[in-house]
Amino acid sequence: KMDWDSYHRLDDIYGYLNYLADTYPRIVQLVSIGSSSEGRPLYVVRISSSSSGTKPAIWIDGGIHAREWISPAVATYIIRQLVEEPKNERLLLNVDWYIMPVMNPDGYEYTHTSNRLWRKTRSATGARCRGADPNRNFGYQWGGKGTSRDLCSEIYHGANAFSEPETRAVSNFISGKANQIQVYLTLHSYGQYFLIPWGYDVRFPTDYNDMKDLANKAASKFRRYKYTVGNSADLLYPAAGGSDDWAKSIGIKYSYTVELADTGNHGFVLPASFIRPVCEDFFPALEVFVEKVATIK
Ligand code: 0X9
Ligand code: ZN
Repeated sequence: KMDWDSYHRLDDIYGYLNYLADTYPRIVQLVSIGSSSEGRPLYVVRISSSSSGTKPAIWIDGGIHAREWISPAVATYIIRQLVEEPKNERLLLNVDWYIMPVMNPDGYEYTHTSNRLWRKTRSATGARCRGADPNRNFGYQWGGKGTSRDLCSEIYHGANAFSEPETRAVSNFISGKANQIQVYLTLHSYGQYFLIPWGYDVRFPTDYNDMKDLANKAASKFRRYKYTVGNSADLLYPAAGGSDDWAKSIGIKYSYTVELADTGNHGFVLPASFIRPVCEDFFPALEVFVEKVATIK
């Protein structure tokens, strides 16, 4: 079964998602949106207290980057809290949730079996190096700053925009629900940031201040870890083809990349003892997005 005291293999995570869908069929649906290069299913969990599915929705994904293990852990924790914790029922009242805990399952498994620090997908490139950086593979400003056409680079952008089945499946799914989805949150590590588009260059959306106000509100909910809010290209570096920029570009107003704990002491190899504190610290921040979305309607 599932717990948040250790990191889990993909089978455990998918087993848990299946268990939830079987146990709570009225609020949980497991949607297979495609399959990875190596043939693993790509799962989105839909959590909704109504069957119609026309409430405003919040999307959360994790595991774009294979080695950022805290991200799928937080995503599954959020799913658990929304589904199995009666006190959180009100979070389903006005909002539907789409949560994809592992966007890059091939990479995630590879970090468990072969190379703990693998980042990319595992698609065959025809050369000796496999995979593309899924967070350089989305179709907005694809191939721009902070990307590489070197197949062996950690930031290889792929053969073309959405060349990876994982990013293609996500973009197809989200595009079909672009009117419903009001918030796009993508969980990464590390650094403890709320990153605001644009990420492809130091440029600011016209509604940047709205985005920043909401992120600041969310950041103020954290008790244990302090999160910094700001423009992605400015705080970190310009990097084009990110999922956050793409989501913003199709009209999802509140689109953020969250860089979870820590700030670099352990970095990607965050000890399992951090999972609970990081998850518990993060969950209350979601309230801010729920309130915002429930009043947009
Ligand atoms: O470089 C990335 O893809 C993200 N940082 S990470 O250390 N998790 O790899 C930041 C992405 C920020 N968003 C964009 N540049 N669009
Ligand atoms: Zn990342």
